Amino acid sequence: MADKRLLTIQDISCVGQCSLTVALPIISACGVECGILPSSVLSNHTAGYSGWTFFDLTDEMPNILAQWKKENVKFDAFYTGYVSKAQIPHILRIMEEAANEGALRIVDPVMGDGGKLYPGFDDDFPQEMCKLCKGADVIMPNITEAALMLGEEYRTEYDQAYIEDMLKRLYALGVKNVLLTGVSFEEGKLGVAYYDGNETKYYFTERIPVSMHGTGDCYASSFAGALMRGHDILDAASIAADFVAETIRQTMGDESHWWGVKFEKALPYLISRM
Ligand code: PXL
Repeated sequence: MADKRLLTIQDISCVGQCSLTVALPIISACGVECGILPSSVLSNHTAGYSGWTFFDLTDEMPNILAQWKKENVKFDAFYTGYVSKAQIPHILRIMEEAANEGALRIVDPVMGDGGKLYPGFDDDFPQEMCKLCKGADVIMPNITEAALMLGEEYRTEYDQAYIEDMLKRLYALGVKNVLLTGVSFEEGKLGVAYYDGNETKYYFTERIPVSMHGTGDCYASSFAGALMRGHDILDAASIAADFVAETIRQTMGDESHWWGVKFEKALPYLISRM
């Protein structure tokens, strides 16, 4: 049987350890072929630097798709990250027209954290992102992104009933499986809540009391890689949570490394879990 091939669609932040510069190495380390469709090129990510350059690649998307159709290039899975509103119709078309039968759609609705949209996203972006989530096999918002897509206030204090209600409302967007990341009910434990339309399951790992940039992309990429390697959703979600915790442990203590996590040092651990 032919090996599976995934396409990831997100930006290139040239430095800063996020988006494509982490997704490609992580998915490759999982042993999965990874095609890339860069949505834009930035000098660096938008969190913590004093500014950034931005080059939009939306217009290139239909050209690339047209060439892929000529070459009969198809994918077994799509994993989307940081994209713009104008790109969503192109991405939906690519997921239709460059898909092998049964291709998976994994959507990380990247748009914010800590209760706020990232710079450069308009207030109507969350509603547009709902269109990309509709029909997805798996979406994996953090609590900020979930609240934004559901049009509600971001809460830092919540209980299990709130999380389970949030999962049901995200599921109702037309999603097959919802993974809510960054869930915590007790100090020292952080994890994911998973809802498949039937029941809610949780996986918690050690909460390391620091916040580091790029961990969401490390999470989504390792999840996608593990899923493609045949792990089920909860297993892949657990592997990704443990991997991210390891990337943070590898970075802690080096205050000079503020832009991202040293995920490279955690790749042997990730490979050992495949
Ligand atoms: O990690 C998400 C992300 C991806 N790409 C860019 C970003 C961010 C988060 O800030 O700025 C350009």
